[in-house]
Amino acid sequence: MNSKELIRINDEYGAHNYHPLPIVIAKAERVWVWDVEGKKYMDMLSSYSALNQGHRHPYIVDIAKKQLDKVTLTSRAFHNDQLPLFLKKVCEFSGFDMALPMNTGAEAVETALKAVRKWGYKVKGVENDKAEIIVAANNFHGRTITIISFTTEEQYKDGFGPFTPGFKIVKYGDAEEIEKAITKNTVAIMVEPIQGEGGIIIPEEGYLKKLRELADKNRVLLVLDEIQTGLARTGKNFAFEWEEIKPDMVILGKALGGGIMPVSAVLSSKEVLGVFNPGDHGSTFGGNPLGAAVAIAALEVIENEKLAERANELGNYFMDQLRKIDNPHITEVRGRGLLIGLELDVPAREYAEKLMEEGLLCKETHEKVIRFAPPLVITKEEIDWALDRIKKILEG
Ligand code: IF1
Repeated sequence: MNSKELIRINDEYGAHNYHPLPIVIAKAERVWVWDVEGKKYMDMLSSYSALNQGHRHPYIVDIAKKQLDKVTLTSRAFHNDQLPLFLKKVCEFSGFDMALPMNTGAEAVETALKAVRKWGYKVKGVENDKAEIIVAANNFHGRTITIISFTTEEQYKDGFGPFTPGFKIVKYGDAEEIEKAITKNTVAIMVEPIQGEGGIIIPEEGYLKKLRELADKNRVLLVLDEIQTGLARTGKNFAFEWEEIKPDMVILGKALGGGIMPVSAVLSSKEVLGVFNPGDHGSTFGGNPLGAAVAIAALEVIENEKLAERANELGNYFMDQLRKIDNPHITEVRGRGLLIGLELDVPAREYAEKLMEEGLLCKETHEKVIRFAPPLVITKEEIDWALDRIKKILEG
């Protein structure tokens, strides 16, 4: 079946909750994908950073295949022989004491919210049902009803109420605003170290440090959603390393599944994750042996191939070159590592469509920003290949 026919079937039988670029991918390898007609494209979106290790990384695929021949699912009613090794690996990788595995990012965010609320009641001593969590305007943490309860994007909420109470929304990037919002009932501050969907918004240097200080001073937990920024994307294993702080809790997803499985996790201390007792929380698929084996391999690839260093070096090179592009509509090139936004003063969608015709896949965000976030295994030569196309479209 050709692309046109497949898109027609998609539109007929699938809910219309997306407006994808008109390409139907049938095959992928590393940084490249092919459509059903055999045309080759470079993937500069990486499934929103879920493909940091590239499409079908041979080491991860090999581990997955071997695990498929052993055991794939046990539920948490029984132990399996991969989950303990994954928990140990992800804790050692991140420097946290304990992990709680889930599948999607939104589930892990929900898990984090439950954990900090329960910590607030059982450890901090907040009065029952009074817990407050401070979040940032312009955030993106997922799509569940509780998570959209504190989005500031009207479309994400429209038609989905009533919403979950207990959240205070303050301006992103301004620690004073957070300080003003803290009360005796505050249990946590949750932010993204860089707002991805928000338009690759990088807070001023020192923001996370100040949040760390405020959290310590007020006995509040600092929770960072590193679902998009974590696992080497920004040039460090975690974006919080740029400010040399350690949050009380970090949420991981996307690339933790190595581009193969949905694997997410919440990492924290024994004091915080220790609030969960049997029966409090769970997931049928969370911690399944296939996902656990794949996630171990995904972390090993990040370490063995020094993906953080690669992202840092190649990201700096890529941004330097993008800044040389001559187009009066470009207002800013910003980013960290290989999470890069090119902001225009005109809609970006049209550019994304033209780049697609040139064989380069990327996606606009917040209407006027083109997001460039290739797999971290990309080479300098491949970035030059992309730059030729980007220059042609933006300067042409
Ligand atoms: C889609 C956006 C990116 C996330 C952060 C939690 C989640 C996400 C920081 C939830 C998910 C995804 C969702 C995906 C597109 C993508 C996205 F444009 F929607 F906002 F990356 F920028 N925290 N982001 O970025 O994780 O439950 O999806 O596994 O199509 O909605 P999830």
